[in-house]
Amino acid sequence: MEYVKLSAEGGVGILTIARPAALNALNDQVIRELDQVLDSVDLQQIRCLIVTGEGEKAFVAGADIGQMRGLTKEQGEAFGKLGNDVFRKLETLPIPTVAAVCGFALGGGCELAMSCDIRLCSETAVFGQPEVGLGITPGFGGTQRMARLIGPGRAKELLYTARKVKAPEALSIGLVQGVYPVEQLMEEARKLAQRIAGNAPIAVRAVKKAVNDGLQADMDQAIVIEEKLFGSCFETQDQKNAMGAFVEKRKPEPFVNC
Ligand code: DAK
Repeated sequence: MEYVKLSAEGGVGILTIARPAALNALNDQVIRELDQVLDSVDLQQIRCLIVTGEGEKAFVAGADIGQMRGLTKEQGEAFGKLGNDVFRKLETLPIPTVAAVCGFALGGGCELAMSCDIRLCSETAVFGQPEVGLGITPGFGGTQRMARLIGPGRAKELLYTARKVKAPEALSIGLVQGVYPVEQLMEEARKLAQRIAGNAPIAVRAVKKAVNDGLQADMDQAIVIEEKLFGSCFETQDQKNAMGAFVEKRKPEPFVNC
């Protein structure tokens, strides 16, 4: 892989978009590599995945404008599908994902961050969907995920104006869940990921699925989704271990993911 790296330590994986000369902009190759790297994540070993960009200037400065410039309508739609399929793969990855956003997260970069479960950012972070200023719409799910994350009114204001949002505002509107000095960001992302990775993996994955699938259903269907996933946790070794330890007033053994 030239532009997308994956490393793992303990139960935490770190996926890095590494094309710093172009502020980690997403060209065809980066998106295809991202797809392959997501397929290669070892879900038995990695219990939480951090997604970040190389360098302090940009998380990802968007889809590659140079590459998109000459696309035909058909090619534009195909490029949108390529990105959408990969971002959806990230969004529905069975394990939790945390975006660690340092610097610019514009266009496809903001969309990549919004495809993760949780977003932490640096004090220098800048979010935005500048597409309407470039004569296009957001194409990697931005119109859909931003409206779901921060509400349709706020999302439309940002999408129609292409206004950029700095870290404090991103926190206040719920686009991110934490803001840290640049030098602390990765440490905080790791701490959060490790804390998630320390919980029972089957249960954590079931929670992710319950929230994601439930948000797409009405409440009557959503609680049934929860019931089924709740039921699926019983008879696992981790459930027996943790509940047994509580009843017997002792510490549980480390979770084993089965
Ligand atoms: N694409 C390609 N190259 C980029 C880039 C981008 N998005 N952003 C930055 N670069 C490159 C610059 O061209 C420059 O390269 P060299 O000239 O050094 O070779 C290098 O990164 C450093 O950038 P700057 O020199 O511009 O750095 P500055 O500090 O002056 O400015 C900036 C930083 C982030 C404010 C600026 O680079 C900037 O405005 N970048 C573009 C941000 C942007 O507009 N992003 C949104 C792109 S649109 C769709 C699918 C997807 C999408 C839409 C439709 N379908 C097909 C349906 C998604 C669209 C987008 O993401």
